[in-house]
Amino acid sequence: MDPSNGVQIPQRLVELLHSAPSIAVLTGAGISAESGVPTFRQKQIGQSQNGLWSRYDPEELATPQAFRRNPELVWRWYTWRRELISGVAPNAGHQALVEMEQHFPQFTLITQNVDGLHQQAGSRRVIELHGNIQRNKCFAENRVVGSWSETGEIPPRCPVCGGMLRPDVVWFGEPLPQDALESAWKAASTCQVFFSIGTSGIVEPAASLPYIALHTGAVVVEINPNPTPLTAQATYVLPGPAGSVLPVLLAALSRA
Ligand code: BV8
Repeated sequence: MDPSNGVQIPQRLVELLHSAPSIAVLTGAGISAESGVPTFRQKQIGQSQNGLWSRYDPEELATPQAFRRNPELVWRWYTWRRELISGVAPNAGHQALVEMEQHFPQFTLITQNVDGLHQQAGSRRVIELHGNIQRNKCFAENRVVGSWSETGEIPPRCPVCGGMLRPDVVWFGEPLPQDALESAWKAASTCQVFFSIGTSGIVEPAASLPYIALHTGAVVVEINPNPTPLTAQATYVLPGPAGSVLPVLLAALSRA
């Protein structure tokens, strides 16, 4: 079995990484695809979409308006996603990022994903731009709620004010957590190499991060089996699934 999975890592990139004090990584749904978590915009190749996922457009369900209109449907969609995520494991791509973290004095992992798989894999410092599906908060008070009495009502109620509970994720039209966003902007503007991994680069303001890195003179590396709006401007494009490319990149880093 060819350990390189047919993946070519440019030697110049390996040399750059060896001399780079600061690395920033942005991940999207694509890095969890090989764990079996459907991505947002791309139908899984070879798998027929079933259940709620195929009947609804995530951008129509992941909004405060959708929740006000049909809180039970939105809560059930997240319950379905939580159950799906509870049955999957981090893949070789998540694992390689855990090990890459040890190679650099400064390594910032920024994720758009809400599945918690980076933390489950062992990544220590993860900036969650869009929240985490395993946490819930009160829709009225916007405060995280860890436990509540199950009455069978869907969505469940806040034990303090009786308002509806909602997942602690950032919906479309909602602002990102300011501290997470500022940390991401800082990492993107001070790194020497910025990786964009498994993201279609459509959702703002996360999609602007690689351009911030480019404009401050960083090398930008895209890892994705498909082209995206970033591809034409990326310094290096490593076309392929993250679960194949990242272990080869890590091996090249460890060899030299
Ligand atoms: C906000 C949590 C302002 C919920 C999500 C300009 C500036 C600011 C805002 C906007 C703007 N233009 C438009 C907006 C509005 C909007 C937006 O960006 N809309 C888009 C659709 C145009 N942005 C917002 O609403 C944001 N809010 O800016 O508020 C504000 C300020 C003050 C006060 C009030 C408001 C909030 C955006 C966050 C939305 N929440 N998720 C949930 O999960 O339920 S976004 C959602 O999409 C996920 O987080 C996901 O990660 C994210 C991005 O998608 P991707 O991760 O890229 O996934 P996708 O499926 O698209 O692509 C997968 C990729 O993986 C593909 O390229 C594929 O080729 C690749 N792939 C597949 N397999 C693999 C692989 N890659 C590697 N390996 C593989 N094996």
